[in-house]
Amino acid sequence: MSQQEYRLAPNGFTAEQWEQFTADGVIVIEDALSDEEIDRYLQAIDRYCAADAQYNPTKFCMRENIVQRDPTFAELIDHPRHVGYGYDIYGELLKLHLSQIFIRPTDGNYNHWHHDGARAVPYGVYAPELPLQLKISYWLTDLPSTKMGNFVYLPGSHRSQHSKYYHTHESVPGEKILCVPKGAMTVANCNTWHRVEPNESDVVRKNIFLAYCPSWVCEGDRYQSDPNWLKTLNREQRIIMRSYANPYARAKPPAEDFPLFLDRDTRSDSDPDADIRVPLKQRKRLTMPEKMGLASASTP
Ligand SMILES: O=C(O)CCC(=O)C(=O)O
Ligand SMILES: [Fe+2]
Repeated sequence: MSQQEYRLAPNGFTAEQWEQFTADGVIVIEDALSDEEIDRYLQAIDRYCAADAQYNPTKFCMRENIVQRDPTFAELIDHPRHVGYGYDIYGELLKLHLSQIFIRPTDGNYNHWHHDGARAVPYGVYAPELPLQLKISYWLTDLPSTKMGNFVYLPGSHRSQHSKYYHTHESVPGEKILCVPKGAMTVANCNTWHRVEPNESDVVRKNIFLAYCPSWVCEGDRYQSDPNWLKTLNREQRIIMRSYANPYARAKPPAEDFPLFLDRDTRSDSDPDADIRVPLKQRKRLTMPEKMGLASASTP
């Protein structure tokens, strides 16, 4: 494949978004989806539920690895609307950690304060600056007020390994209860402490979660992907699923998986001062925060 045939990395964080993301741990982008896109995703959720004998419309419903269940969800693996945010942080080792649909009717279900990811020794112990999980959320139903099964987060809490509210459902000073119109997207550092409001409304909250991580962090919703399904994906989608037979390939992916994307500015598969003696699959490439000097960059 010639260099021209590889895709440029889609856009990710703007400078303002990165500033807010590093300060708060979460950014909110309203109007990310058109009405047509919202309807398409809702229809795909409806298809999923209609085919699922376990689905009970009066009960909380969460389904995982949805990308393998419907082509509309598979498109989300590398969707240019959001994959650049993951690529900015995880670069050439980007992986889809999990993909989920959540349906929250009025059934009393809610979540206590927690962060996502490793528990006894959280990711932040080793990676205090950059998240090892990034969650993209698409909010497909209007959430104009509280007590609608809203996502609640504490801005700035991604820097802390502790919360005295852990495993409680208390309202915390400074918390943000996400009230957004349908079509909003959020990008969250998964170290951010969050909880979920109960849904006391007659609106059923429906949304999609896509989490990304470095390839060497474990998958959240599968061991491996169905090989026949993988054949239906484009090259970048297949790579981002990281369905390797050899477990250590997650840290050392095969040559054919490089480049995942070309640099969106230089259109190159390498950094400007790259040592081209080193094969591409072993050659380091800078992530966006490193290039911006926002995380410790290794200099030769
Ligand atoms: O449903 C939500 O808004 C959040 C769910 C959540 O916290 C999780 O799945 O870890
Ligand atoms: Fe969570």
